[in-house]
Amino acid sequence: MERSLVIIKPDAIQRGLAGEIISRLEKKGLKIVGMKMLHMDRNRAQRHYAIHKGKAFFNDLVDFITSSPIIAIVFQGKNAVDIIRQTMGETDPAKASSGTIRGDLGIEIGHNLVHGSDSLENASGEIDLFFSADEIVDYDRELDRWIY
Ligand code: IDP
Ligand code: MG
Repeated sequence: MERSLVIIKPDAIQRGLAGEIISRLEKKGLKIVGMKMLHMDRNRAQRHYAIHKGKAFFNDLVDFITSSPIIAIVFQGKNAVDIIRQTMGETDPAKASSGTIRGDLGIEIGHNLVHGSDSLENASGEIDLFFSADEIVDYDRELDRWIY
């Protein structure tokens, strides 16, 4: 089973949409195996978004993600990385399809509510940036036999 990192971004927390976003991913069938609320500092933000360093929006992105608390979640499931990306929708909410989190709940690319890892390899590094091994909880869920 794959694991992926989801971040409920500051705009989603401030707008009271954390439950809605978590609920959509849970209802899809993904299992929460780690979750914490924290206020990202600039060091962690720059490491998390290192791939975007040098881009025009990088400083605004770091300002935004450190502006207010976030919730970091590890979701587990078959094809979790791709399924989360599809459930989130395209990066720009203006282009994201209806029925996706960003398509239904957002307007601007700089306020797109949610982060999800874009590959299995990046997911592993991103999870390690937020969670120690003993903060990931391995458990059986009875309803999984009705999902798989
Ligand atoms: P993703 O979140 O869909 O993976 P990325 O291209 O990895 O999208 O960009 C990371 C984040 O940077 C986006 O979620 C968005 O918050 C922000 N971002 C990306 N492109 C722009 C832009 O052109 N202007 C402002 N913010 C941007
Ligand atoms: Mg990305």
